[in-house]
Formats: sequence, C-alpha cells, structure tokens
Amino acid sequence: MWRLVTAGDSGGNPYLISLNNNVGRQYWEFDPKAGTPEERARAEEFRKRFTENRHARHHSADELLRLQAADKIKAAGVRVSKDAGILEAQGPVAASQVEHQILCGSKYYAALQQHDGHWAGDYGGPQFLLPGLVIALYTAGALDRIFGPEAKAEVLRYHMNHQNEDGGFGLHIEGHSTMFGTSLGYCVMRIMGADRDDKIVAAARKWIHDRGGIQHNTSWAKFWLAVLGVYSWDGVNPLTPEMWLLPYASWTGIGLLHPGRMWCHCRMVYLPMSYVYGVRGTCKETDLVRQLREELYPVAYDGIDWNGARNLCAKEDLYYPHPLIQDVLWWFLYKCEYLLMGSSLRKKALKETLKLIHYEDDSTRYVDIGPVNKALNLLACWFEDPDSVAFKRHLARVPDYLWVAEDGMKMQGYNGSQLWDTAFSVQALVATGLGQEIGGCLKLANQYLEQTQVREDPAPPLEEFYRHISKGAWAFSTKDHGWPIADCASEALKAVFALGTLPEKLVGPPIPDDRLFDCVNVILSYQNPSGGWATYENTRSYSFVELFNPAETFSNIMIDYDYVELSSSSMTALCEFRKKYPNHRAKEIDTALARGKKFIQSIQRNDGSWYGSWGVCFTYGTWFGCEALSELGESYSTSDSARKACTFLLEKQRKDGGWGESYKSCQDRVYSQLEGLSHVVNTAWAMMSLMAVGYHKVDPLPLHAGARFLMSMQEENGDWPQQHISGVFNKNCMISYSQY
Ligand code: LAN
Repeated sequence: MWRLVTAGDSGGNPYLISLNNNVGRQYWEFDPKAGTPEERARAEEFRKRFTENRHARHHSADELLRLQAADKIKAAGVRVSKDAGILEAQGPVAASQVEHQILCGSKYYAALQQHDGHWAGDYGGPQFLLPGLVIALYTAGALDRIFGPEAKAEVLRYHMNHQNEDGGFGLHIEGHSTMFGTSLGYCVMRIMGADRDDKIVAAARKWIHDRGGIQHNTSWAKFWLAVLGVYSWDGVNPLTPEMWLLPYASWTGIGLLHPGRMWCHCRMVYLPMSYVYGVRGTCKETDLVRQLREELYPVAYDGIDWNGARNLCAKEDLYYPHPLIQDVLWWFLYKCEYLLMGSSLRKKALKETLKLIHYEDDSTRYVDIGPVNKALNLLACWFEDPDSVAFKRHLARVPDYLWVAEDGMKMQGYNGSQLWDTAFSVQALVATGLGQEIGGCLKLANQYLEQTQVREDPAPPLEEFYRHISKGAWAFSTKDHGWPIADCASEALKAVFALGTLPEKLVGPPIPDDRLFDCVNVILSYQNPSGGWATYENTRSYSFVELFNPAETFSNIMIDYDYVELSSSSMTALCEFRKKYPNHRAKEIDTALARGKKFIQSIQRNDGSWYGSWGVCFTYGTWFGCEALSELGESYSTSDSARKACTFLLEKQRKDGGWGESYKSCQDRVYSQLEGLSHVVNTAWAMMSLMAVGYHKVDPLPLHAGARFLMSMQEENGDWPQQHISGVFNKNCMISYSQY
C-alpha cells in the first residue's frame, strides 16, 4: 500500500542534504506490507469511484492521505449533525449550529495534520510537469530508480483518469485537450510501458494525428520531444545560452532583456534549457524512440520540414501567440546557431550556465525552485557528467515532487505547499477561538513555522547569481527549498502574531523578536517603486519584455509583476507588525503602507473587483483587496473602494447562497460563473471580503445565506468536499490547493 512519509530521516541516503532534518519533506512510498486488508479494499473502492466519475470530477479528494489518518480522525470523534433543510431556510442561522460545525471542522482538520506540524495535500493539477521529469530520467537511464512497477501503474492510472473524452490531455486536469498535454502524455504512457494498441494510447494518437502531428506544438513541448529524440533540434526555436553573457546594466538598453531580470521561474527554466539546447542534449536512440517517431506523426519523420515546424502551434494551445518581432528574432538567432555551435563563445556561455545551475541546486538542497527546472537541472547535471555527485543528489530529491492520490501518481507544482497551508491554517484555527480544544495542533504548527523560517541568505555574492535577500523570510514549502516569497513571509508572520494571542503554555514559545525584524526587513525590501509588491523579487525590467515571451500557453511570465495578493499580504503583515512593535522602523513602515494603499486602490477595477492572479479569480483577488483596505482603516461606511467591492461581490452571489467562480475568469479576465453548485472556497473568500470591510454591520443576511451554503456542504466527518480546482498561474494553467 502507498504511504505518505513526512519528515523522515534520510533513510541512509548520503545524497540527501537538509538544513533541518527534512522538516516538511513529504513523499509517497510503496510498502507491500502496509495496511490491513480492509484498508486496501477501501483504497480500491476510492480508486474505482474516482474512475467512474472521472469526466465529472477531476479533482482528487486525497482519499489515500485521509485513509492514512483514519485512526486520528476516528479518535477525534466528530459527527456533524446538520439541520435538515438548512439551505431552504431564510434569515439568520443559529449561532450554536455555526459553532458546532466549526468545532467539527477544526477537529477534523487537526486530525489531518502531519507529525512535524504541517498540512500535506495534493498540489497537482498541471499536466505538463511529469513528462519533463520522465523524459529526463529516461534519457539518463534512471527511470527505474524512481519508478518501480507500482509507481508506473499509478502513473498509467493517472493518465487513464485524466484523459478527456476526445482522447486528448489538457494543460491541466480541468482543461480542454491540447497538443502540449497530449503529445507529452503520450510519451509518458509509452515510456511507462503502455502498449501502442492500448485503448487510451490509440485514442491519444488519433487526437494527435487529427491535428497533423506533434510538430504543431508549444515551444516547451518541442524542447522535451527533441530531448527524447522524437523531434529534431532544428525544429526548436533557439534557446541561445549566450544570452547569459549580455550586459546586465539597464543603461545599455539590451540589459533590460538580460535573463537575470526575468521572473525567477522563467529565468530558472530558460537557464538549464539553454544549456541542454547549447549541447543539443539528446536521449540515445532506443527502439521506443524509433517507434515514437513513427507513431507521433501522420507523415514520414524523415520528410518533415523542421525549419518550417519551428513556429507551428496547434490552435488548442495558442493562448499567447508570438508577436512578429519575436519570430524575426528567432529567425536571426537560428541563423547564428551555425556560427555559435562549437565556438569558444558557446563554451564560455555553457560554463556560465553550469555555474548558475549548480548554484541553484546547492542553494535549494537540490529541490530547485519548481518542477520544471528540477527536471531540467537534473538533466543538465547528467549531460555534464553522468557519474556526478550532483546528479545523485538530484535523484534523491525527485520523490519530493511526486504525489499519489486515488486518481494515480502525478508530479506536483512545487515540492508541496506546506508553509503556505500551515500559515493559513494557523490563522483560521486561531480565528475559531477554539484554542483550548486544538492547542496541541497549534503548538505543532508553531514548531513548523519556527523550524521553517529561512535564517540565511543564499551564498554570496547575491548579485552574481541574480538573487534577492532571503534572511528572515519564509518559502512556500520547506526551509530546504528556501526561495523567499513576499506573501509566504507575510502570511507566516501573521500566523506567528495569531499564535501570540494565545497563552505560551498552550501553543509553545514565540519566535524571538530579532527573527521577526529580519522578516519585516525582507518584506520592506520587496516593495517596488510602484508601491506594489511582486512575488520573489523586485520587478527588474518592463512589461514590453513580454513581447519576447516564447511560451505560447503562458502569459505574464517574463518579469515579476506587482500583484494585489502579494501587496495585500505584505501590507497586512506590516500593519500587524506595527501594532506589536510601534517603534521598529516606524517611519519606513508608515511610508510603505501609504504608498501601498495608493497602489492597491489604483489597481481596483471599475466594477469594484480585483483580478486575482494566483487563485480563481476575482473572488480571490477581491478578498486580498478587502483585507488590505480593512487593515488600512477603510470600511463599507467610510470608503468608496470598499463599497464598490461589496457591490461587486453581492452581484455575484448565487441562488444557493454561495459564490462559484469558474477558472475561465482567469483566462478571459472576465467574471465567469460556475455551472451547478456554488464553490465552498469562493464562498469563503467572498464572505471574508464582505466581513473584512464590515458589510455584515450593514446587512447581515447575505452572509447568513453564505454561511448556510457552507454549512450545507460540510460532510458528516467535519470535512468539506473538493470541488473544482481553485489555483492558477500565468493566467492559463490551473493548480490544486487542496487545503483551501
Ligand atoms: C506558485 C505557488 C505559490 C504562489 C503564491 C505564493 C500563492 C502566490 O501568491 C505567488 C506566486 C506563487 C509563488 C507561485 C508562482 C508560480 C508557481 C511557482 C506556483 C503557482 C506553483 C507552480 C508555479 C510554477 C511557475 C510552475 C512551473 C511553470 C512555469 C511556467 C515555470
């Protein structure tokens, strides 16, 4: 049976390095002896149910994780007794009923906590991540070291469950079929041992052939297919590693395009890509590779016009079409390749990229910033030296990204969302006022926060590696990952303050002041001249650079932009900090908040909403907007901004009392209602927004209706169901936030 291992020791693996004994690390392990026959039967039942409903419900409910916590859940002894007909009732809900359901929810949630204090959950959703890892491992001849027969079966189960009815695979689990998802999914299935005549494989092949073959694809897919050797490097737009040798200074003009100024995720993806491209790193030609060349095209492989294929892209994938200027640039660089290949300039550029790749690996303990550069860096290290320690260290960290649920095995969008979920969980649990009942859980969570704070900057000189300071911040997942983020630092700081409202006896010792000062230092350093806050770094260039965004499926990836979410989290954290330490950097904080407030108001849309970039969508953004307004002293009765936000939300409330927003809002940038039931997560965000600015004092009834919806949705054991996917990145790709 599959078991989630949390914060285990290294199991004697000398290649696994950790700063804090692997606190927060999570991976799934297959143990044939684990579990009773009843548990295994339950797991099978969950799998069967998922498969039966796979076209209606795409999100796992993390049943295997919940099964593992079954004893703790049973011991919590929760039994929700719901009022029959609650949804149909009118007027205020009974406070005692609300309290009962909150208690049940909190106890249930506490039972899900891991022994090191964090909450674990499925952080899947995107379907273009696992293929990169699988192709990298297959190329390096290391596939079987990560994927045993049971894991391979789970990967195939995942593909069977997430294939769309038309035979294709989406960019993410809820998306329409794309060439990106289908061509790479096809390769994964075949590499994992599926037969070419398998029903699922044949349907995917038909989808591909109907669209003319895999050359009609996104640039990232072409890259991976070229690595695998089923697509020619001549059909890939240049990923010139020499870009790393450009001058950085902005006065040079060209310096504004230096990759060191890109959004860190974009930069860290194009870095190893440019190395692998620069050496044309390709898998050795196996029988499978030869078969794939024949299976993936409706025409003969040898007859393909590769130069002409560079800019082909299936219409299903085309979210951000290349502007003409980009195609001109690629054409020019394509021609330059004949001169650059093998030149001393190329050697110098490759050396530079390797230096940066090794730095990233070392400063993240080989976790790497995200799933894409994880697979790419592993591959680059293998191409550099297959016997290297670096490659072995990479292998040790691969399981950190893999998740198993009843829908199968997937690669997650990060090495988990541990810190993020723990920070919000603490704030929510403290807000219940049930400290006495769940003190033990809060104490553990406190330990997690303490052990996870980043205590040092990455190795100097930071500028040489294009890194921002980190000391005092928190990362999204674990300390070993270590990349600081403005809102992760801020929400963790708010969680620390929330814990500070409870007796130390109950929740354990607070984090010392000087460490909180370090955190505030990072938060302040993140504010941009605009007054807003971006994600991991300051904004380093201008939005015109987006003209050179080569990724057809993602928008806004080139630089780190200001966001309402990041700005709001940073400001609300600063406000709380100011209440507790009114004399620490008081002037700077006041100025930062005044500038931030202007910024937040300037990006509010005319209809009163804010566009959310990391959750679905206007309900998410508006929640952050309202939280910031509220901490800055604005409310429904005093501020136009707050009133407009409430009007917006109230217009979107639905018949069942809830809110339900579709992910289409993110792509289209227009509010889009979900079909069917409302969504508990959107409902919670909308209610918190309204209450933050005091709307309940004006008219409490819409909030009672929202509460009734939430209460009606709670399950008997205290849990809430997983509905539609609720996270997003780069406008077009969805990602799961199971704890929301
Ligand atoms: C994340 C996850 C966390 C998220 C929040 C902290 C919630 C947000 O407020 C700021 C942005 C951030 C840090 C974020 C950015 C984009 C990420 C890293 C992800 C959504 C997780 C996966 C995604 C990453 C870019 C996926 C790889 C794809 C590429 C286009 C490189």
